[in-house]
Amino acid sequence: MAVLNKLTSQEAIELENKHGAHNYHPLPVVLNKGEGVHVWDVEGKKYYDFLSAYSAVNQGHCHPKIIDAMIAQAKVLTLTSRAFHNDVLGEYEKYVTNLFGYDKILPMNTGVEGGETALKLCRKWAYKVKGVPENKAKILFAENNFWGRTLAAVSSSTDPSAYNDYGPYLPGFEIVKYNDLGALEKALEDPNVAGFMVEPIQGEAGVVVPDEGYLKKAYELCKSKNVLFIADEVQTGISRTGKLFCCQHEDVKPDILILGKALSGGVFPVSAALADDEVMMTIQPGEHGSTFGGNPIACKVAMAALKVAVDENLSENAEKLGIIFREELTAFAGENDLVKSVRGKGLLNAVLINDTEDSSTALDICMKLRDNGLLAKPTHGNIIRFAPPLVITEAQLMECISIIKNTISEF
Ligand code: IF1
Repeated sequence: MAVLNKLTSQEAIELENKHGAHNYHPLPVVLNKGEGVHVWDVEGKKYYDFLSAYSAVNQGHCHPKIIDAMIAQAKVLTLTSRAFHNDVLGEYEKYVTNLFGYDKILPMNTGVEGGETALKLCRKWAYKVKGVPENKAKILFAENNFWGRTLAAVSSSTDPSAYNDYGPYLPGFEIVKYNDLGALEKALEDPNVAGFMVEPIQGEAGVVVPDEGYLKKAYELCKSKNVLFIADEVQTGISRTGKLFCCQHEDVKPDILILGKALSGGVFPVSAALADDEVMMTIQPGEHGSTFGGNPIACKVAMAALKVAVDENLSENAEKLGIIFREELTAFAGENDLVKSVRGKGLLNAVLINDTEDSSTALDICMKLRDNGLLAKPTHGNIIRFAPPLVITEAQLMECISIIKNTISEF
């Protein structure tokens, strides 16, 4: 068995506080083990994980098939860089492009690198294919987007805590209101617009689900103006919302599809941008890349993680259990004043609390949920995100729904 660290929670937290940057404010719980839908803290207390590392651990913690794939490859070859070929990359590229229906993949590591890759592809395409004048390409983003922490990502952010004091910002970005086709249509009038990058459901914004038909219509508007529709499915991808990727709910095939997080089952940083040749072939050797992107471990891990999602019917499970979760909590909202409503798709859901955004109610509830054996994190002061691993069973989900109802009823 694993060698477990003998620190107490308090000691572990103090070490982080003293020696680590204070760029996070974690829920006070120190984990040292995970298996399936469960995690354990250093004192041995067991929890249901209802964050799944922000939807990275869709396949469940330490899925044996993914871990075995990683260990087997780690013993043979870990990294060649892209200066040389390796015997795993091509097999992975074939598998993933077939599964998602694209000509090609550009492999990267983190989600934000997937986003950066998509934007670079979009700008290249704008100059080489669409014919936008040099350095004039414009990319549209939705208000309240979140796609990571790089300077490009914060340059397109509308959240002051993401962008404050990080200027000067990257030019060529413009914000349009989310879920507002009129605003998009107007912004698309500028002939220099090259792309529209959007989350099919906004995660950090509080699991904001757009109106039915929005993605399809937004895609069509983009097409009518020869603009690339770029879907950030880093959080919504890999079965989380009840389809392999969320745009499939509206039969939309994005021009560029960005994947990350659960592409590796949370085992390893693996991300990707997928596109057809017209877009992907605009980038030539030497014009983009990464030391670790497409490394043999990542390729094996991602293939295993995707196979688990397919073989274990994680999309179907997310779809089915998501309906139960929302039905149960919507009924509960009707009888409990503190719960305003529930929203989401598949097993990406949020409960809205009847309090102001600057309140601590959501955090207080999450602390009590922790005491009662379920880990969740607030997004804003009045929204709690619930996103368990997709391997959760109906019986387990029902037990968790009871924990959530009982905990909130105590307030
Ligand atoms: C943090 C939130 C989630 C993402 C989408 C790209 C990325 C993310 C839609 C970048 C990352 C994260 C990262 C983590 C917290 C988190 C988050 F609360 F901030 F909003 F998931 F909901 N696109 N999401 O959600 O992926 O580079 O991190 O691999 O930054 O603290 P990454």
